[in-house]
Amino acid sequence: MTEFNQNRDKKEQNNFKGRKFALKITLLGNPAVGKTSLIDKYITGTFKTNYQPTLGVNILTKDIKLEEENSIIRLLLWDLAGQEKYELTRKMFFQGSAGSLLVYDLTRYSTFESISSKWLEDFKRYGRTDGEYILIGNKSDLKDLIKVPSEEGKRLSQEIKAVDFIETSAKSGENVENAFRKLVSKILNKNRNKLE
Ligand SMILES: Nc1nc2c(ncn2[C@@H]2O[C@H](COP(=O)(O)OP(=O)(O)OP(=O)(O)O)[C@@H](O)[C@H]2O)c(=O)[nH]1
Ligand SMILES: [Mg+2]
Repeated sequence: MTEFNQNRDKKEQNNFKGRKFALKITLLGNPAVGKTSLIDKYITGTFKTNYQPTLGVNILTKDIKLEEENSIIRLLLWDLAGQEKYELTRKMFFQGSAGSLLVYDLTRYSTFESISSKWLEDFKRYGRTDGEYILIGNKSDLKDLIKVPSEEGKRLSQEIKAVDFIETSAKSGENVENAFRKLVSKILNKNRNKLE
């Protein structure tokens, strides 16, 4: 699996003769857990310290080349605002989502509790029934402030049958690429027969 650099590899992408398809991925979680920051880090490698709440939804794309499949996948990353006031509009954005990153903030326990009480429920209710999700504990760089032990994250991910549990830092970049790749790999493996 190779991530394209959006600008540098444009030519290679345009000349590509294999299969191309798109995959919609949503990011869910309470306000300020770091959904936008994870996407920014993944796509551009940048990190902003100041918090700018997402307004409604933001859609970004990232192309990934699968050498072994001779395919290019365009990831459509739907960054959904976590704030309560977007509750109604958010529901409309789930349609067709093949998978989700369920994100909580390792330094705020309430954001962890919201995963099972809210975000997973929403995904199951409004998303695809065969959708996959990965559990993400973000802000792992804030070591002294961590309130949710890794064991609890691991336990929850098993309980809710998530693809995996990963602790990330959108600041340092730790595990960010890994998180997106794991989810995408799982979705692709599951749908392999449909792609052929
Ligand atoms: N230290 C640290 N700060 C982070 C990390 N990820 C995000 N932040 C900070 O947390 C704040 C919120 O990040 P956002 O990415 O905007 O959060 P969000 O989940 O998109 O929030 P909404 O759009 O309101 O739903 C910002 O001030 C970020 O700089 C991280 O891994 N480590
Ligand atoms: Mg945001």
